[in-house]
Amino acid sequence: MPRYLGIDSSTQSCSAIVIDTDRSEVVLDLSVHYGEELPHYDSPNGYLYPEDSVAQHSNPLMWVEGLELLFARGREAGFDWSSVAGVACSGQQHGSVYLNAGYTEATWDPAVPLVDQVRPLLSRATSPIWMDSSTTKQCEEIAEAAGGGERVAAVTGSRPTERFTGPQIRKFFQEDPEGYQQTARIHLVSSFVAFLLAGRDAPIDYGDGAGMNLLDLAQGRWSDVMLEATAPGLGDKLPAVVPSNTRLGRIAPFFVRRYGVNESAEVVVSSGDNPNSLIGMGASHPGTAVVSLGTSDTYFAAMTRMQVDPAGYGHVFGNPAGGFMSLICFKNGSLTREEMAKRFQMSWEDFSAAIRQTPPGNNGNLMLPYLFPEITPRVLKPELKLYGSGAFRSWHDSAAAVRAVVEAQALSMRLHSQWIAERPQTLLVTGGASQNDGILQVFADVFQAALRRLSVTNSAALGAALRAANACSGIDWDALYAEFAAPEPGTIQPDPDTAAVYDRMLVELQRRLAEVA
Ligand code: ADP
Ligand code: XUL
Repeated sequence: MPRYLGIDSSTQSCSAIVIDTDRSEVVLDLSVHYGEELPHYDSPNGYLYPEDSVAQHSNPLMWVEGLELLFARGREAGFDWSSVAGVACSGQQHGSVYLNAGYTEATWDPAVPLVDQVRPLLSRATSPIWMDSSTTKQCEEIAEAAGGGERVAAVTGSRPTERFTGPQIRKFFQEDPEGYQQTARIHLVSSFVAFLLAGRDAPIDYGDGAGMNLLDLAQGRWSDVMLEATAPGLGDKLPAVVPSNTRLGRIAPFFVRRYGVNESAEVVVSSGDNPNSLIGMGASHPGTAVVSLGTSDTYFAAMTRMQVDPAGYGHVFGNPAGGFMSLICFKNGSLTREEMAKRFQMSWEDFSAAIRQTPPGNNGNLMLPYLFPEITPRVLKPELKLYGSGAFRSWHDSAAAVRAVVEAQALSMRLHSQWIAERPQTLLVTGGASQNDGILQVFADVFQAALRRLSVTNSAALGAALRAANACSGIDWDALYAEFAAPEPGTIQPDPDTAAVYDRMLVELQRRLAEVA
């Protein structure tokens, strides 16, 4: 009965999925919502500062307590932890945890809650997370010291980016030099959880390490130039960096004694939530891309070789199955579509019908769909800009307005993913808006690719469980994907007659974007 546990430590909650590879079943699926279940951390949404603050931190002890709670919940639900043969973790990317030299002596005492044993090891009380964008100055300094933003992207896969760990570490070093000096180990959220599970130092994998602006991604080692440009003595404070299938040894006796976990259960190196999701969605082979239409829209895909986005918007991370992956994030996703539905008092069925009533190319009507400041491309002053017929521009053509938002979103995604050499033959679509046939038809036509729906929930935790199975038992990816990440039956086919219309529109969109971005 080989069972593998995947744990995801994410922004608002942590969750655990156990898969049984003999029965091809998910046998446990649990989560702990920080805001609701650990209210003493004053973090209703998992973080400490108001939503609109440029700085954003979380209390790492909340993550420790959440982790223990998962094991306790499993036991309360009657789950037999001794059936688990291996565990791997996923973590929200970029966030960092700072430990003093005491971490080398840590041996978890089964009689004491973990949180009380970790508290004295912290050299920084809070952890900056991915929502923190307070390091523009540090990004500029790092770019300057490392030979420019493009050079940094060529080495690390991304230009210096505010939420990435390196700029965050530099800020800590500048604002609290003493705290920085007291710090003996800096973990990512994911490697910190592996440290807790293994009860000893844990490495970082290429998937999550790439989100730090510190890793020489092609070489698979920390970049001396980036370390030096970031903070003095940083190399000694970072764990080793290793491939994503590295086994770290047995789980700490703490979990065996306290929760009955199998003493021979192995811990596999952690990775970031996006690299884990690539696995959890069965998309680690080049040629398949995932389009996630959630709160934001994201596009991610496996890549055969390391290539970077010349425009500087996309990121490159290690692909846990080997090679690389891209990640591109568009902030104006579902919330912008929702605003359009609200404006015209449409249900999602009406929204889909509006798309069906209007022709591909929208009779020449085009919209720049920026209700919020956009990351890809960088649009700082958001605006819904309309070009085309008078009725359209004066908001009197609701069906055209609806189609225009979706066409612009799909075209922008195609435009900003063109730097990735592999053209997707299949797009796997997921997220709330993937229920909408009208929206999906536009994406199929714009990309001229067949679409398949994926209904995997919690792909990051599932991906971690699949990584544990692959690393510990050698079951190959295709076999795991067939059992746990199969797309729903049926495809949405592109209409080849729309190809030329969208080729022309892409050029038009590019021209309009150049005026505002
Ligand atoms: P996240 O995981 O980012 O929180 P989801 O993937 O759950 O988000 O997507 C939620 C969004 O999906 C909602 O904001 C909503 O606008 C959108 N959504 C839900 N159902 C539909 C639908 N039928 N058509 C279009 N959009 C939808
Ligand atoms: C990716 C990113 C987020 C976090 C949190 O660059 O910042 O997706 O991983 O989920």
